Amino acid sequence: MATLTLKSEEAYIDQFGPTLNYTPVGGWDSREPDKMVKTHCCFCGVQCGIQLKVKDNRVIGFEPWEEFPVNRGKLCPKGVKRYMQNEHPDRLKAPLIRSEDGFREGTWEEAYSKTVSEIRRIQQSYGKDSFAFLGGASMTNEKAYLNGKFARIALQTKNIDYNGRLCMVSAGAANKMAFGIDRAANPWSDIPKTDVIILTGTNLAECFPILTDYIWKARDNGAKIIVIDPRITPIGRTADLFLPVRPGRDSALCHGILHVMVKNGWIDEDFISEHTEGWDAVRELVKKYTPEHTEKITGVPAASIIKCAEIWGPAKKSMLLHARGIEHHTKGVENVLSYINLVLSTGRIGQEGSGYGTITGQGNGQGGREHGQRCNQLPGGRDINNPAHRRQVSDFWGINETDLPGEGLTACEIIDAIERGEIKGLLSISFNPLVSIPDTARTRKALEKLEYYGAIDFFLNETARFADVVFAGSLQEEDHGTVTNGEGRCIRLNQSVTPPGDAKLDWEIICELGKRLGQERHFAFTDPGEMFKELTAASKGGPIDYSGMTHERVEREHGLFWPCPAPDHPGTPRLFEGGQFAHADGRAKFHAFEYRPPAEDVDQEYPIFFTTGRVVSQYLSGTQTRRIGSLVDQYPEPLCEMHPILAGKLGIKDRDLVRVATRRGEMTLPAQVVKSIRPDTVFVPYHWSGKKAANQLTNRRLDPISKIPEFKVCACKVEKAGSR
Ligand SMILES: Nc1nc2c(c(=O)[nH]1)N[C@H]1C(S)=C(S)[C@@H](COP(=O)(O)OP(=O)(O)OC[C@H]3O[C@@H](n4cnc5c(=O)[nH]c(N)nc54)[C@H](O)[C@@H]3O)O[C@H]1N2
Ligand SMILES: Nc1nc2c(c(=O)[nH]1)N[C@H]1C(S)=C(S)[C@@H](COP(=O)(O)OP(=O)(O)OC[C@H]3O[C@@H](n4cnc5c(=O)[nH]c(N)nc54)[C@H](O)[C@@H]3O)O[C@H]1N2
Ligand code: SF4
Ligand SMILES: [Mo]
Repeated sequence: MATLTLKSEEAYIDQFGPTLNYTPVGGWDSREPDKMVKTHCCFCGVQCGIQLKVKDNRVIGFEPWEEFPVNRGKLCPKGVKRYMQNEHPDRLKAPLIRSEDGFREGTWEEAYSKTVSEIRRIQQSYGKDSFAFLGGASMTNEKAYLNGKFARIALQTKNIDYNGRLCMVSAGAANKMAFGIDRAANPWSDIPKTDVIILTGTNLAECFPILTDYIWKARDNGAKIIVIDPRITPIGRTADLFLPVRPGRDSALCHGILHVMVKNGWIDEDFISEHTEGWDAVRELVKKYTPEHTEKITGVPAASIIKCAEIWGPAKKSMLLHARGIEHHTKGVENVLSYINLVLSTGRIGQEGSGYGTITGQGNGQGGREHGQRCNQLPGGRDINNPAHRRQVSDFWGINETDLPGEGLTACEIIDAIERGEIKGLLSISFNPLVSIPDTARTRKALEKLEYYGAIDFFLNETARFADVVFAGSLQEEDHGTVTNGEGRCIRLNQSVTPPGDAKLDWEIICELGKRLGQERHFAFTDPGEMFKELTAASKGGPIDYSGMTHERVEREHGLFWPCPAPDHPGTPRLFEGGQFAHADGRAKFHAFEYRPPAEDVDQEYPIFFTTGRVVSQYLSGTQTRRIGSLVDQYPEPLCEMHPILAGKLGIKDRDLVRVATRRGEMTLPAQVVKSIRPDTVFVPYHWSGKKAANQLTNRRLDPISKIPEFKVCACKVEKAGSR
């Protein structure tokens, strides 16, 4: 068996260079394909339709798929290169087993038997909950369902969560609190029909490039665009009004805008009294948020706050869309609820061209959070703490309700519990926490403490370097199933190729482990079609009802929006029509949260805001896009964006090396001096690992409700570290 010599992150980074600009022998193929497969992009939550060209069981290129209604053939820079990952030489083709001198390729028998015996040993010594499971939202609905079932029935642990905990949970929690349901309220086809759009906390043109098309169409139809961000992002550059908010101040900004709306009577009192609750407390709260007071907190000029209210308040139709910029905060839920107040107070929701939505991030950011891989959730979006829901699911699975674990820890809390020595074993799939969660030094310490760690991935990601067993799992194009995009549209992924070498499909690995843990009858699946049948049946009557869907219907109808509770139900593209919300009383809820500052605000020692996010050509922790040479060429390494005023004060010129330090760590990287960022803030994208990882610096403090970390604001100091 071959011995791989990649032991440390550093060794990995050193050897990473040569494989970056990988081209297959003979170049990228321009021969006639054997077949074209209609499927979807593996990256963001827009889930554009694409046709993959397949030759000799390899994806060799792509063609647009013009009939798919979301993108009509258009693709962004990542979408057009996504096919280049499947032949990469780093692709894992067999399980890796840790040995004295690094990893060696092993057999599946070794991988399974070592894992099962370690699960048994750890759970017998320390209790069932000492073994945790971490899933992800890049995987299909079928796998999300399977992960939840595996943790509850095979591992019998309460500690299962997923990487969406780093992503959309603030929006999810706020949506449940305000509307009683966690889904975007409108299909994106409503965007071009609106009169005003607020885009807040989203670098839409870089992160959801295809959605800009919807925004431009709205503008062509006369809509006004308002963008709220500490940076003038590409979509911000063309906005009618741009509000340069100081990081971590959105709830105050919303209260200020609402103050002006109340003062001018731009409030729909009839809608509020017929369809909502809690308005009085909000009206009272916003009284003190005068434009001047709000300017002091947020850094947004009072005149712009008034202007925003003047555009938004009296409009006939409006849409408010946001992403992680307002959600990645210790008051992420409060920020989202404060923006929802701006929507509810006008009554403009549940109508064609009027509504609200969070834009989900990962390919299955929506479906990944629906089918039971969250620590507090059972299939069908059911609540693990609700006795009736517990009974429904345990009856469906044919287990005793008392054997169904309760609510466990969330993703970052699981890493904390590993660090404290309370969790001893971990199985993760489609998650790279060493790069993606805040405070890398602590994550590394936690990983070193694990008695057993198994990772399922198609590349050896940075976290998996700490594993005892790495299972060679499957790429999106190697399997079939469904995902649910940012609108709530469940769509069909078709299989293009089979896994190479000895690699297996993700679900085959989970099912085999389930069987070996003694639960044969629960994991006897032979195809994702069977899993979909089970998950849709399990969802029947639940808050997230897919029971009218089949793989065939989903494919034939170019996607179906849930709820879809019967085979002849058309699905529900637009929620809340007629002002009917999903709470038991049918009313939406206002929430009055006083503004509070971030967990770590700037001070004399650390005087500059540090914020993080994305660039168009890289994706998440970079495991996929850092392997696609042409994407790397577009943005090869992290840069520290800063304003010329700040740069001037610190004696820094464009591309000088700067040292950025927080209370948790520091990094040295080139400066990118740009006028498009607030002078009190620096921005670093987070797609790199090791010494290039932005999460060495970020703060792991969590929102008390959603348990999302504060990726979007902490305090740093910056100094010049050298010239280039
Ligand atoms: N190219 C690319 N596209 C992606 C991804 C990727 O990695 N790369 N990832 C996908 C995923 S999983 C996600 S979650 C989405 C993320 O999509 P977005 O949320 O749009 O992207 P981010 O860059 O995380 O942050 C968005 C913006 O928030 C701003 N911001 C920072 N602090 C604040 C604040 O306090 N208030 C406000 N209003 N704004 C603030 C930042 O300046 C940034 O422009 O993108 C998806 N699409
Ligand atoms: N500083 C900072 N940190 C952030 C953010 C930020 O804005 N700033 N954003 C956060 C957000 S929104 C997110 S979503 C997270 C994402 O963080 P992660 O989920 O850790 O990032 P990924 O790169 O998706 O890592 C997942 C791993 O899954 C693998 N993978 C992808 N698809 C599949 C599949 O189908 N099967 C299997 N087996 N493996 C698969 C990839 O190869 C990769 O190794 O990062 C968070 N971290
Ligand atoms: S917008 Fe998102 S889904 Fe569409 S091609 Fe780009 S990354 Fe893929
Ligand atoms: Mo995300």
